[in-house]
Amino acid sequence: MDELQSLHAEMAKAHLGPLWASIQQLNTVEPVSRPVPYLWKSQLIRHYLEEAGRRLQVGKDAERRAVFLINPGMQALEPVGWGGATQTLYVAVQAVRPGEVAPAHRHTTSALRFVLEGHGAMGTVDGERLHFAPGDYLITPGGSWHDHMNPGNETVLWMDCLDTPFTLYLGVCFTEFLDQVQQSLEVPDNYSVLRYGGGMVRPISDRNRKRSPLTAYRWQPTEQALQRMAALPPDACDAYAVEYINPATGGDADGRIGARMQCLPPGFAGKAHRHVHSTVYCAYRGQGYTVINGVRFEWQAGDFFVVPTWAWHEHVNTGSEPAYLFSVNDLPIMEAFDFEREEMLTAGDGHQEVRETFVPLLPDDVPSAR
Ligand code: GTQ
Repeated sequence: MDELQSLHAEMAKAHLGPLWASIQQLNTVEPVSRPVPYLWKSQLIRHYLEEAGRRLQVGKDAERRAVFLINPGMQALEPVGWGGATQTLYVAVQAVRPGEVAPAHRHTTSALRFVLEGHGAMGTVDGERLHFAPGDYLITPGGSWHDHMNPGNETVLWMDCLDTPFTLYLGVCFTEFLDQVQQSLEVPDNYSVLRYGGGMVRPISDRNRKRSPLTAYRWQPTEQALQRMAALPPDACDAYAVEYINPATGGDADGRIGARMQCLPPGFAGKAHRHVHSTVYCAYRGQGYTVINGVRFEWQAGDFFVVPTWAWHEHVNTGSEPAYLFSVNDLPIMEAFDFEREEMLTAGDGHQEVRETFVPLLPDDVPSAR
């Protein structure tokens, strides 16, 4: 070891760092994303939900039954419990079986849900009980009490997204547990959906609301909005895309996690762009692929994939039906701190060169731990 290196080694023991040896890693020309592009097949996630279903009952052995995505780039750096799909977003699939009740709690971490399949489940958010149906988007902004139950006769699956990696990184996660299993109901079922049924009009008492006065965003009006947009020319990158908003302010439905639904018509082949905010996609209907930094990720309904910070990406629908992608992002955080920027790919007529096709893991590929 030369003299300088031994100085660095000694400084490390003093919990000090040499800027002269680190400045290139700190001041990079472009951001270096720890999370990498990745895709999880529906079959893989469901396999482990079923395994957990055989071992755990919600309300008895576990508070929640959810399998979360761990980005391979985050796994190396952080304890598994953080579950970062990106540096800010935690994403999971939660299963609630008939008869199960998931007890009430609230946390400073924000949460949202997107219902994938099954009827009959319900969730209570701050005293309002909401009936869940496939395609619905639901919010539980930081600080809201929530509990879930499934009094029906089908297993219900939904996607959860929380800003857990962000709140744990900042050291600001506080959780409270209710002293009863379920909240008492304060308003009629689906109260906020009934108050906001018009879409473009709001009850006059909500003029100065900050938190979204709407808790459940139903599939039907979302799908209709996209179908109406389809009469217009598509966006070059995203075809037809809408974001879920707080109808009282026009801001994001959740203050820290953005959420969108987009429709790629049959034959759509989008152009590539990149932006600072990171995104986790859930293919809700249809099939296609997304090229991310030159790698082709093929997806079908139920699959999840990640577009990290500043990664080139372009979407293609390969099916004969419209493809619907639900996605969550950290755009509200990036905008709040003035970090957001975007760039269109100009080379190759806006299309990346495809170097390889990603091979996703299936349950049989995973070595047993026994
Ligand atoms: O349903 O309350 O996936 O608190 C992670 C943390 C779900 C929930 C998750 C949670 C929940």
